Amino acid sequence: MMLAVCLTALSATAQQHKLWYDKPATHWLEALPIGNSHLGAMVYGGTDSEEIQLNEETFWSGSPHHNNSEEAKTHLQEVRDLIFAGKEMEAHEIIDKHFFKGPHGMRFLPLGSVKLSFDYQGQTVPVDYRRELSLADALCTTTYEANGIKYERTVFASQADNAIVVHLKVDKEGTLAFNLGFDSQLQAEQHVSNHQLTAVVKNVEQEGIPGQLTAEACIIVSTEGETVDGSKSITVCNATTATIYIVAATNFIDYQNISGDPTVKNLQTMTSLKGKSYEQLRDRHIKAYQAQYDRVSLTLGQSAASANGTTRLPTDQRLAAFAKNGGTDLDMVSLMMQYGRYLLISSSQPGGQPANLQGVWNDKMDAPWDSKYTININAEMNYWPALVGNLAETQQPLFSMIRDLSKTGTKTAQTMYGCDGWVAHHNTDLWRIAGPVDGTTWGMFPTGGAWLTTHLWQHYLFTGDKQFLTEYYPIMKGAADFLLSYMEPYPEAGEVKGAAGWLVTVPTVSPEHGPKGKSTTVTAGSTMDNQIVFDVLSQLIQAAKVLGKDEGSLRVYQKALSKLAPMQIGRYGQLQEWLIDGDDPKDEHRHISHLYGLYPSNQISPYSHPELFTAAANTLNQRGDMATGWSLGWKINFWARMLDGNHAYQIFKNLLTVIPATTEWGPRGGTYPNLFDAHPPFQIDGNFGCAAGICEMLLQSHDGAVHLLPALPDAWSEGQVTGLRARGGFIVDMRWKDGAIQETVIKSTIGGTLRVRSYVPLHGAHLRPATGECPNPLFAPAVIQQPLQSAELSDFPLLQVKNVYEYDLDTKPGQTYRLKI
Ligand code: FUC
Repeated sequence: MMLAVCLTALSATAQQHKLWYDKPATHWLEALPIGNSHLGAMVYGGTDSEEIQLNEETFWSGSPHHNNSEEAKTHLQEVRDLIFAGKEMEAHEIIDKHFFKGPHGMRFLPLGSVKLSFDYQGQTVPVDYRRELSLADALCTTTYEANGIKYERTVFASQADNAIVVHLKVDKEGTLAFNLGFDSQLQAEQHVSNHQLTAVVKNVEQEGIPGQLTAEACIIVSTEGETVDGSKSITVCNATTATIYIVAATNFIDYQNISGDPTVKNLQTMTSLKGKSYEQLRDRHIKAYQAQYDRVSLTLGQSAASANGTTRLPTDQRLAAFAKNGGTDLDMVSLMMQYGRYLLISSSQPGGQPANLQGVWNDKMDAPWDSKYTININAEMNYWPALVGNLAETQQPLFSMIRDLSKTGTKTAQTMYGCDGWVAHHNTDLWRIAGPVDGTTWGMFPTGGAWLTTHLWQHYLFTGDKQFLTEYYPIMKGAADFLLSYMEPYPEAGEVKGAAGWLVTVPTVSPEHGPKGKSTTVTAGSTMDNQIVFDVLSQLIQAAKVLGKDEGSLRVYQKALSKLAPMQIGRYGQLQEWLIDGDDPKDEHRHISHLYGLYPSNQISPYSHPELFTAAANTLNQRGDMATGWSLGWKINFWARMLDGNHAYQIFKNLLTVIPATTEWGPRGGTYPNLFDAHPPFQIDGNFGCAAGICEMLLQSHDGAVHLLPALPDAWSEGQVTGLRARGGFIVDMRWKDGAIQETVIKSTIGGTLRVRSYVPLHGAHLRPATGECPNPLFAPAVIQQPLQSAELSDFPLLQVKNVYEYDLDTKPGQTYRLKI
């Protein structure tokens, strides 16, 4: 298959992405991240000294507990009545007092730092300095010369061997000398024996929840040089190479079991490390990493050539140049896409914890928002690149967390609301709390868990994996059952005329945002909730049909579905965020929750509902193009779904605004020198949202077909991508020129009809013009209720989208199909 070969060969050029710098990091946000999900580390690349700041993914504050308020139930009816009567502020106060009893979630803790100090014996200022993180092999390397001796240090976090490995070498025999120690901001007992430093670190109490986790880090030094054990440090001298192995574990087993033994876990890891040379460990690491990373490549325009020019600049300067040159360094786009994939691979692997607000990287005793899981957008965003970016297995920790929450959330649903099924609100943590936190404004969001379950259905749509669906079906059903028992029909006498009979969540919020004229976020039937409920119920019905389950009892979900509030278009031509027309066109709030229906969901289509599509554009324009980092990440995806590549690329450029490492807080998002997303503060969701957005500009499959190059910006007129995944189990390679697809090679993994959508006519064996609905249910578009338009709204022009050509092709599992213009 010539084209496949050709695309693969060319892809190799796109795989050489590096972050590199000509100075050591002096700030955490200049240091470079490595990780294997279980362990994360930030590497500073110093010359006199090196710091490798460590995290272990289960090292959080506190111990098993829940935060369900038993008082909630007794006040639920009163709260509902007040909200329906338009007295939301009174309801707000009652909720604050009786639903939020704390604790408000535990926090992700830093473990400590391995510190190396070097002895140059005679001292000169190091020259020829370079540190880099190579995304192609997940190696972090620091090189420099001092006193005529070349120093090279390589650090990686191995998934294959569950360890961080540091390798040091010099080019002049016997001249390597350093001292190794360990530092922690927490109480840490340390001892050294047999060239192994062991640090035992205790976690902390929080909000009355006792700290009951112990982490043990073992750092082993191996060298042919001399090694002297001190009481808390190890000194190496007269060496030419040295290898340091870092392993760590806690007593955490799961959210309710902390009876593990970190010493035993570490011993197991170290035993399996023994007998493997540094080269073997490095090769095993690279192999495991590349098995995931290499699935996707992206080259834009002359990006290989432009990269040669711009990669000559250190990455922090390159970032600044990108903004200055108006985004002409197109290789920066694929760098950011691949960095997002790199970070997901490094922070979320099967058997581990999901990527939290900072992935698996935190150096602060009090991380922003505790570095928890914020499930009213942020944790979901972390996983947006997983399917389209061909990293499906990185979702497994998320799926395990959903399973845990379905258990803790069953208690929460019963205790707080007397409801069936399970609920989780806007936050959770290592202990899988499912009750609300922080206060009504933020926490009164009973659809966080429901939103999470939509990831289960999406996984099925991308993979067609029925066994997976069977396994998670009860969890999807539990989320739907909660919604059925939590929702109430909007009363005749309620404040919102015309809403009588609609089935709504109450109390709820539209995340962190309230309508004009109300002084609280608390409400009934926010648009986002209505859209989430639509997804959860309709996905459950579809899943039941696929699996042949619950046939008799599906009617109850179907009936509820038909009673949901429709989407509404308000007086400014905007999609309404609430049942009332309370949007303010001058308000640039970062949460645009009511566009959940546009992305990640598929309820706003230009083809079936141009009026909604236009309203979504009006909303986006009213909210503006600047925001916090994660909000910009979302907006790239929004504009991709609006099929407006130029606007999506503009948002990408906004996201690449340089934010200095010293900026801890600020209203406008951007990117730190180490390319971590800046909310600010650092929050990793923006990196993931950005990576997903780039994929979404190139390939979409949510609306009845696999849409090739749906939202290509003018500036990306030429390029190629390999390995993106579409629903229906298809893997898509594409090459384009002059802004139009030239050819595509599509691999079918599970067979079935492939419906392709393209802006230009395509040709290929057995390709036929599409007719009627796509027979492949994995592409099924959402069938939503007719939206309502505000009476005050005079005509507004419907947005026009480009004409498309659609074709069907019957595919067989394992077969590859080539289409050309
Ligand atoms: C929500 C957002 C904030 C931040 C926090 C972690 O509260 O509104 O911007 O991302 O989550």
